[in-house]
Amino acid sequence: MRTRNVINTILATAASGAVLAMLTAARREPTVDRIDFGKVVRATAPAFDARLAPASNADVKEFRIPIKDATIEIAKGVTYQGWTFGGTVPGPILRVRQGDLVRVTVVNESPMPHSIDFHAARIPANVAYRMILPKDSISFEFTAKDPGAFMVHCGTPPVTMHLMQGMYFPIIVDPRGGWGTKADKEFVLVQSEFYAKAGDTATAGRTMVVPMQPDWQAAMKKDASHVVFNGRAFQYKDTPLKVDVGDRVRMFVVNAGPSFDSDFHIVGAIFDRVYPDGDPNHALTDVQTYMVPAGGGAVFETVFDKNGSGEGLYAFVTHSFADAEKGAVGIIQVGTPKQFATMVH
Ligand SMILES: [Cu+2]
Repeated sequence: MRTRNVINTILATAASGAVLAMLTAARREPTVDRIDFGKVVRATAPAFDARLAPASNADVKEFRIPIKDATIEIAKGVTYQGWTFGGTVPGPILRVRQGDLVRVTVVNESPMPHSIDFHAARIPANVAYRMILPKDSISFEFTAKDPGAFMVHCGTPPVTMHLMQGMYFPIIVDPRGGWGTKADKEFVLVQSEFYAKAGDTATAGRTMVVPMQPDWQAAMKKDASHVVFNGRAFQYKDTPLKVDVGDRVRMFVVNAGPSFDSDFHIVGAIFDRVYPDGDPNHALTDVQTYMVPAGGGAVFETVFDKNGSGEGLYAFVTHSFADAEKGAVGIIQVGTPKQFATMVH
């Protein structure tokens, strides 16, 4: 009798211990990753750093994003008086995983009203995307339910003006089950247009270099002065994206517009996978060119196999070639090719 009581006690203790362990596991504090993009600023020289690091394992991603005016370089030696998220154009690159809770705080450190619009969020727009007055801030959160390569931008009217001034950045949401392939290199490219005209020398003084300014009439006629990847015309011609022979390369292409499509293509390669909107459930195979609409994104994968598109130089372009002529062209350098000067594009 006594033995049975002891055994029962032991069993009960073990059972409650197991229940406690389960409860503890269920109640595990969510892990939080915080990035203040006032302090963490991506390198823009010699070119905007297009490389993308893996997402952190944290369940909650907190981002502080300041809005600030900045003089940016939209082509070699060409400065522009822009409006920015985080001081660069495009702004910070955010990366989260499907299912993560995303907490956003946007602080307006500029002298005029702005706002923010996350294409990755399902959220009441009148609350999260309301106007943020100078010195004011907004905080909201959403669960990243949909995988993809998404645009984030200022939505303050006239939206064309806030976009042509540089107010956009990408957020990448990794699918819950991963991308289905192992990429050796990952890059983010944001295409956009500038409509720049000469700055006002009368107010800027004679000795300083006068940044260019927005040309509203040109924007309404869709007559862009520059079409760019990651904020600066031709920057990846001078500073190619470097990969190794045999690498699978995954490119997250987001088109910030404001008004042009991007007909994304790599000269000398074929995309073995394209995920429209960046969702692997939409997979296309063996694609030459795929259009990313203004306000959209897509994921492109290709392998620079030594039996195919191996060592060499490969131009990536929008195949709408008038736009490539205005700056939307760059180079992927695979391995260390000896011939560097014979590109035809
Ligand atoms: Cu704005």
